[in-house]
Amino acid sequence: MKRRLFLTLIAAATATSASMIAAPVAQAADEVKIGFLVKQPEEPWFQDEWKFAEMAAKEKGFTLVKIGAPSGEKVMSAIDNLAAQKAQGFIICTPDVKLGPGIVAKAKADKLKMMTVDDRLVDGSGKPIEAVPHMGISAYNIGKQVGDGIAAEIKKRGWDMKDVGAIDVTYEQLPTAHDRTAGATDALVAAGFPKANIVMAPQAKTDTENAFNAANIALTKNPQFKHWVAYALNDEGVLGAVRAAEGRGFKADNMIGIGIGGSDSALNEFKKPNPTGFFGTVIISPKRHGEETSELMYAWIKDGKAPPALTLTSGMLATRENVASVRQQMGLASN
Ligand code: FCA
Repeated sequence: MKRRLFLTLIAAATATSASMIAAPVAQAADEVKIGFLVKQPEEPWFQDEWKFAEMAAKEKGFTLVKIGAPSGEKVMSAIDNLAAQKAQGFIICTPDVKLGPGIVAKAKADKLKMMTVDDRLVDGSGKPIEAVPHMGISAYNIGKQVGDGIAAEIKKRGWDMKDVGAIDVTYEQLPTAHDRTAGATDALVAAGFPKANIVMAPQAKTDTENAFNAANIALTKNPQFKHWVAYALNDEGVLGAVRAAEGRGFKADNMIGIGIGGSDSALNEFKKPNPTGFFGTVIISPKRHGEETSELMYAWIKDGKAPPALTLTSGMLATRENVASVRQQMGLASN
């Protein structure tokens, strides 16, 4: 009996302190509060998105709540937490697009507006959930820019394509990842690259470590190639392949990796005094994905103006030679 009372008291105390954190008393009636949930908060791309979202928050005068949500459970509790904090809406890059129907239902139950960024939610049959406004990259075209860039550099170096292997770091369960690497493959093949030399290297998670492991298998199984190229859904994936190739003696002269992103993972690589196998990156815009989505959500909450159903953003290929000017052209230079 005594023990039970004790436990009840503990539970009551915990609930009180949790609700005090969750719901500040002195919130003005018209204060706008927007959540920004990302699947991989440690990845530079997502930190940049948050940085630009903060800029929108300062400029428009709303409160931004940044939440790292690497699992479905975290997403669900984060949405409840936002509702308890009296947020009116959120932007999310989900850890798994298949959580789509569950996230939509949770947002609806909590009466929160929602918009997705980067990764588009799918329904039970794998189709995009079109009712949720989305901003993503034009994945297939950006993948083609990667493939075209690799093909141009192979030709410039005068490599015989039959001696070149391509590491295609894949993550097929994510549609934007599929479209990006498919675009790169198609562009390479269109440029005359032998399809048989493209080695699929499925990664278990979209980070450098998992890409490194996947690429190592591809390299071990294919000792016949003199040179390598690599592509993936993002810079981190290509970096994994580049590091794996380095470990086998394929350095800048024998490796052409082109990523997608243009955040610190790529920039740090370009800052190294000597070139590495990380040849280039298609720079995409964390400014548009962070700042513009936040502004769209703000206008939706404030003026009832819903964001466009679908916005696809573009990218520009950069190498260590022209990265500064490309960043400037994309409005990223001063940030
Ligand atoms: C996906 C990838 C990220 C980034 C983003 C635009 O979410 O996982 O690395 O490329 O799309």
